[in-house]
Amino acid sequence: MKQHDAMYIDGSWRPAAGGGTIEVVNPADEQVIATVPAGSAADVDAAVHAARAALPGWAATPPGERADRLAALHGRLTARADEIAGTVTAELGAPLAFSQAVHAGVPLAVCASYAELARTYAFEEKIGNSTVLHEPVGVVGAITPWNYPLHQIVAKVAPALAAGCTVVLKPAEDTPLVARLFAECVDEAGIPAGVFNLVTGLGPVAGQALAAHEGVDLVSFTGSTAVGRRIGALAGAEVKRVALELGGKSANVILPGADLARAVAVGVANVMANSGQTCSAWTRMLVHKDSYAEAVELAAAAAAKYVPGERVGPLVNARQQGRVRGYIEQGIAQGARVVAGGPEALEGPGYYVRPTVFADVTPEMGIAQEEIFGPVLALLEYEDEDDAVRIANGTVYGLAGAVWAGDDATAAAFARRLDTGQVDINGGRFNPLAPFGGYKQSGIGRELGPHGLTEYLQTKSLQF
Ligand code: TXE
Repeated sequence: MKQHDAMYIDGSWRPAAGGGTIEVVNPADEQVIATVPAGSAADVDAAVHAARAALPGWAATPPGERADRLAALHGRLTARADEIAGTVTAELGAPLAFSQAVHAGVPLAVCASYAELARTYAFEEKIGNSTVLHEPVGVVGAITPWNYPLHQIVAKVAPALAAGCTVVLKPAEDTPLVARLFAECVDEAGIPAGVFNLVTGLGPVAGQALAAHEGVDLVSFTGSTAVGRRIGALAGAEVKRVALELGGKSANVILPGADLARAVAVGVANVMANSGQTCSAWTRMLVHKDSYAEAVELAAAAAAKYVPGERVGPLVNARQQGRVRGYIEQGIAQGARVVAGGPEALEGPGYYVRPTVFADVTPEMGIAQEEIFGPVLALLEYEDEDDAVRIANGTVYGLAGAVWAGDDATAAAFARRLDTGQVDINGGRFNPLAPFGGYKQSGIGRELGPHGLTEYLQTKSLQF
C-alpha cells in the first residue's frame, strides 16, 4: 500500500500538520490502496498564505508566459496520461478504456484550450474613452468532487492560472491520488512555488476551512447542492465571489421524426457512462406517446449490454451504492416499472449497482425529480411538444439535456424552450470551448472556454 505523506504547499511536499491520514479505497474490490494526509484548518491556512504571497508575482507575469507554463503543464499531463488513467481506474473504479479516453483525455483538451486562451484573450480592451482591464480575482479556493476527478480540477485550475490567479485545491477525499499526480505535473511544469497548492482532507474539515478562509477571494465549488448552499452562504457572509456547479436531472427529449433507435442507444450510453456519476447525464428520457412502447423495449435491450465489471464500473463508495439502490427501491414503491436491472445486490466485492431502466415514470416521482447519481434511467411519456417542454423544465435543476428530431433546426428550435445551460442537438459533440454550467439550482457561473476564464477575472475601467 502506498503512503502518500505529502501535500503540496508553497512548492514543497508536506504531511498534514496534525499528522492524520485518510485511506483511499478501490471501489471495484474494496481494498485500501493508499493513504493521503488528512489536512486540517492549519494546513489550509498555510496554503492560503502561500497562495497570497505568490499572487502579486503571478498576476504580474505576462499572459504569454503564463500560457507557456500552462503549455508545459499540458506536456507533463500528456506524458503521464497512462498513469493518470490507471490512477483514476484504481480510485474511482472506472473501466480503463473509459479512464484513458475521458478521465485522462478530456482534461488534456481543456488544459490545451487554456494555454491557448491565456495567449490570445484580450485582457485589456478599449471602450470609447475608457481602457478596461481584466485582472485576476486573486486567491482561488477550488473544491472538487470525485466523479471526473481530474477534469473537475483542470476545469478550475487551468482558467484560474491563465487569468493570473493563484490556487488552493481541496480535491474529493475519495479520489485524492490523481490530484497528487496533477500537483506533481504542476511542479514539473515549472509553475512557481505557491501559485498552485494542494491540501487533501475531508470536506467538513479542510473544505469548510478553505471556503470560510478570509484570504480566499473566490470559492469555486463542484459537488452536491447541499454543500453548495453552505458554501454560497459562507461566501455571501464575507462578500467573496463564488462559482457553484451543482446537480442535474437533465432531459433527453426525443421528438417525432427522430431516429428513435439511435436516440435511445446514445441516451442509454450517456446515462451508463461513468456508472451514471455524471452531473450532466440525461437521466430522464422523454418520448412521444406513439413511440413510447418501442423506446422502452429498445432502452431495456441497450441497458442489458452494460455488464457490471466490464462496460460499467462500480459506484465510488458504499454510501453512494446505498443511495442509488434506495432510489431504485423508491421508484418501484412509487409504481414505476423496472424493465432492466433492479435493486438486488450483485455477487462479489465492489460497490456495483445493476444498470437499471424504469418505464411508466411520471414527472412527480422522486426518480424523475432527484439526482440519483447512478446507472438509472427513467423513461417518461409526453402528449405533445408543449407537454414535453413542461416535463423537461419541471425540476429544480437545469444543467444539460438533449433534443433529437428529424433535422437539426427542429431540434434547436425546441432546445430554445428549455431552461438549461447546455443542450446536445441530435447527439452533439463535446466542445472544450463551449460554456458549461447551470440554470436554476444547478449552479452559478460557467466553466470552460472564454466564459470559464471570465469567472476568474474582475474588471477595472480607466477613463481618459
Ligand atoms: O458530494 P459533496 P458527495 C452530487 C450527487 C451525489 C451527491 C453526494 O448527487 O450523489 O452530490 O456526493 C467537499 N465544506 N454530486 O457527498 O459532499 C468534499 O470533500 C466544504 C454532484 O460526495 O458535495 C468534496 O471535495 N467542502 C456533483 C466536494 O465537497 C465540502 C459531483 C464534493 O462533495 C463540505 C459530486 C463542506 N462542508 C456529487 N462537505 C457534480 N455536480 O458533478 C463536503 N465538501
